[in-house]
Amino acid sequence: MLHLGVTRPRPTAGPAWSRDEFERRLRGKERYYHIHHPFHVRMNAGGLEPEAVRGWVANRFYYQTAIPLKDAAVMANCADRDTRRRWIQRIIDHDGQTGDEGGIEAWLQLGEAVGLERAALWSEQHVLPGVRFAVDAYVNFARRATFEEAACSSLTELFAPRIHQQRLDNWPEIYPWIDERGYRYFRKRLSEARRDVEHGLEVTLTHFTTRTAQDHALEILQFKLNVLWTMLDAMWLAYIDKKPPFHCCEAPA
Ligand code: AHQ
Repeated sequence: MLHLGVTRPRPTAGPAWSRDEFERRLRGKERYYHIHHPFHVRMNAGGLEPEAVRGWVANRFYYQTAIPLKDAAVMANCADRDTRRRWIQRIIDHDGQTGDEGGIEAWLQLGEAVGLERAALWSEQHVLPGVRFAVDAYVNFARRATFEEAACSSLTELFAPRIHQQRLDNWPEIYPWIDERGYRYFRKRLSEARRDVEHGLEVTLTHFTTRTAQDHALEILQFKLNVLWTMLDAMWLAYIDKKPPFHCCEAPA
């Protein structure tokens, strides 16, 4: 598991958890979900200046455009045709297809809704090094993990519908300056996340059946929670503390 971002499976004494107990422990990781990060807490209380909202949108765009690459890597490690036929929908949801421009287009519309040019998102000019490292760690994990390990890492979306609903409920009132056309992405993800998680959970609960494997699965989920948390750490420093990288010296060109 070297350089996978997670430690090797360490043999754990003790019997395997039941399927229900294993699922309970996976869901128990909700307390580490980035909805609880101070950046998101401040965001959903209406405490972000427009520049911080724009910074979050531009940095999350790097994450969104990485998801299809991640899912293509996940599929490359999946030998089962029927499973690939289900998983491929995740790529289509983001890249779009004829008649549905997809999630990346919807995020570009969110960018325009908060006052960012499309070119500014595609250029990655606002992407913070810490965000880039965290997102790249996730994609590289998916490239080198087994299909089941990568499927398990997507289970942070167990907790995602709540965070999308929070934005839809709160933002129109707390950020009235944001054009409501930008909210399409969050509405889209409400149903897509629930469908994706159903498949990811089925793969995870079925594949990780010994206690050692189940502990390893929990560590993989924690790795992905760390990815999401670290992204917001970088954004807090840059947009709340106003201490972006090299703020104390002349930033590199
Ligand atoms: O918009 C998000 C998305 O498309 C995905 C894919 C999924 C994965 O495969 O890891 N995770 C994920 C997430 C999205 N939005 C995040 C948010 O807070 O808006 C949540 C994130 C996740 O929970 O992993």
